[in-house]
Amino acid sequence: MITDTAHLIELAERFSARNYHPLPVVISKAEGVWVWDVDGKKYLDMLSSYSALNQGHRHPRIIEALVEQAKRLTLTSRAFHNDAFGPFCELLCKTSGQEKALLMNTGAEAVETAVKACRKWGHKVKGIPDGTAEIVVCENNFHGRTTTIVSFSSEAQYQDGFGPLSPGFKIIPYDDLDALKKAITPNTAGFLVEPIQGEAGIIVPGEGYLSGAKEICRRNNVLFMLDEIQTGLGRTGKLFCYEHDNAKPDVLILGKALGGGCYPVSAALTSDEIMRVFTPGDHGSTFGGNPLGCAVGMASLNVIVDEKLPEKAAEQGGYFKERLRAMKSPHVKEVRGRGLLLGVYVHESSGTARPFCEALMEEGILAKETHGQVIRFAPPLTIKRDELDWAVEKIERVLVS
Ligand code: PXG
Repeated sequence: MITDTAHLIELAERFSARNYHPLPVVISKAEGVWVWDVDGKKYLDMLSSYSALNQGHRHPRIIEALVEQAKRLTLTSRAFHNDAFGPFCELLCKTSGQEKALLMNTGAEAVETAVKACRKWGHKVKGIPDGTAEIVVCENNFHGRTTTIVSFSSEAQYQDGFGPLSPGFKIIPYDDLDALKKAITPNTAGFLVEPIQGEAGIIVPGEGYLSGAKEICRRNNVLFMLDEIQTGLGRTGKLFCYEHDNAKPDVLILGKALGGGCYPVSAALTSDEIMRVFTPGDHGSTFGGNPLGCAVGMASLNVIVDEKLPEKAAEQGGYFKERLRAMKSPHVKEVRGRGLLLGVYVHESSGTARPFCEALMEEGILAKETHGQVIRFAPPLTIKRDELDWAVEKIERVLVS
C-alpha cells in the first residue's frame, strides 16, 4: 500500500480527470467525526461529504447492515423482486409521509426522476400539450450535474461547452414569491427548489417562503418539488428542512445521507396519483433499489430517527452558530445557516475562503469553501459538545488573527 502523500496526489493528478480541486490531504481512515491521513494525522471532518455523512463515518449499525446484506445478496436488478426493497420503500414512505418511492442511486438521478415525473404528470394529467411542459427553478440552484440538470443552472461554468442545453426550464430569483407567481403559465408543471441553497453559499430563505411557494403551487395546479438532498435527514435540525415552515412537498427528493456515508442511495417520493404516471419500462436503473442499497438505506434512516439526530443538529448547531457569531473576527461578514449546516461568509477584502480552509486543515479541521467567500461547516450530526469546543478553539485561531 502506498502511504506517501505527495506520491498519492501525484498519481491522482496524473491519472484522473481534473474536475476537482481537492485540499491537499489524503485520507485513509475514518471513524465517527474523525478522519486520519496517510501519515496518521487526525482531523475533525466538518464537511461530512457535503451532508452525506450525517450519521458519522462508518456508523456501526450501518456497516453491520452493509456487511450482513453483502454476505447474503447484493444485486438482483429490478427484473426480479428482492427482500430488502419493499421494507425499505415502506420505511421511506412512512417516515416522510409520502405514498410511493422511486429508488435511484445518486442525487442527480433522483432529481432527474422528479423532473421526468413532473413533466409526464404535466402532459398526461394536467393536460399541458405534449413536449411543452415548463418547470420553474431558482437562480443559483444546485441540483446535480447531468446534462438536463445543468441546463437549468445559472452558473455559467456548469454549462460552458456542454450544450446543446435542454429547454423547458424558467429561472427566477430565490426567495421571491412574486417572481414565482409571475413565472407560472398554463404550461407550468412544477416548481423545483432547495429549502436552503447549499452550494450557493448556505442561503436561508425568509420565513414563510416555502409555505408561500407551496400555496402558490397548489392554487395553480403546479407540483411543489423540494430537493432535500443536502438539507434533509436531520441536517438543519428537523428530519426534513421543510418542517421548519410546514411546507410538505408534492415531490420530495432525497439522497446523500440516505446512504449513510457508505453507499449511494437516493429516492424521489410522492403521492400514489403522481407516481402512477410511471408504467413498466418508462424509467429505471440497474442498481436503483438494489438490496445492498436498501439495507444500508434502512439502517441509515433508522439511525437518524433512533439517535434523534435532527434534535441533536438543532441543539449543537444552535450552540455552534452562537460560538461562531461571538468570535470577534475581522474577516467574518456573516454567520448563517440552520442546524448543522452553517456558512461563515468571509469579507471580500480578506480574500477568498480557500486560504482559511487550508489554514483550518493545518489545524486539524476539514472544511471546504463554497462560492468563493463562504466556509461551510457541516460536521456529522453525531458531533459532541466537547468536539465542537475543540473545533471552535481552532477556528478562532484561524479566523481571529
Ligand atoms: N441536489 C443538491 C441540493 C445537492 O447538494 C445534488 C442534488 C446532486 O447529488 P449527487 O449525488 O448527484 O452529487 C447535490 C449534490 C460534487 C458536490 O462534488 C455535490 C454537492 C455538493 C458539493 C459538491 O459534485 N451536492
